[in-house]
Amino acid sequence: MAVKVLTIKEDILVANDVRAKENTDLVEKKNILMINIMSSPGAGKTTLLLKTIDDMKDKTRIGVIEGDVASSVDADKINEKSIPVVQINTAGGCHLDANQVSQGLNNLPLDDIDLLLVENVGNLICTAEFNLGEQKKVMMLSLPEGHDKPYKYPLMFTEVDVVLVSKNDLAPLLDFDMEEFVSAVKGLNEKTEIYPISAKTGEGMEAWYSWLENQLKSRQGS
Ligand SMILES: Nc1nc2c(ncn2[C@@H]2O[C@H](COP(=O)(O)OP(=O)(O)OP(=O)(O)O)[C@@H](O)[C@H]2O)c(=O)[nH]1
Ligand SMILES: [Mg+2]
Ligand SMILES: [Zn+2]
Repeated sequence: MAVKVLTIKEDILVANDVRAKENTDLVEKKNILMINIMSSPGAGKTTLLLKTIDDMKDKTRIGVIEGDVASSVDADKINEKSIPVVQINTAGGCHLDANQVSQGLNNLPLDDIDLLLVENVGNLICTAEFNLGEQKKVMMLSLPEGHDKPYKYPLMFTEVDVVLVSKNDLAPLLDFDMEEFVSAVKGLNEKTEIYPISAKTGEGMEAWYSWLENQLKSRQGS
């Protein structure tokens, strides 16, 4: 079946936080864990989702909201995995907002989803400013972007629960200083978890899956 593509301009009339709260209420009612995944363009978000779906879909019912300025390229790849997915096109907007996600939620079979992964528009700046109603925020920083990014984009690193350091298979080719990166992130946000991963080789992915499973478990226990 073809992917549903919703083109939605940012709604400046309804306060984002009001919509975000409605989204949270809805996903909580449906017992869904919604995670907002942010990064700069090309850090590896879709690749992470595809690998996570492959490795987790037998035991967890996953759904995806894809956010992009244009196209359904990412949602088409997710759709091949036969899980519920909807593509939101922001018509020029450089981040997802809560209104767009609300309409995404209205177009998904929420009773069939336990884990909803939201791939935000590739952007390290304003995506961090818009609450979507998610329970957890994850950001991905790929090795080629460099270890100095926490100094330059502090809000993103301050807001997130998890930092995935992606493309770790490229480490031998680059001079990414992991120790300095970890210390810069912890200087901004002591509580955030940092997991170096490679969705290509599978290295480090178990730590990410364990974190996801713990979040799902603690929701079911609550
Ligand atoms: N070497 C290596 N390449 C990767 C890895 N993950 C993703 N890539 C490559 O990085 C490029 C971008 O990956 P995507 O998953 O499309 O990145 P994205 O963050 O979804 O990109 P946008 O949606 O455009 O923001 C692709 O060529 C991937 O094959 C990885 O773990 N290792
Ligand atoms: Mg993508
Ligand atoms: Zn923006």
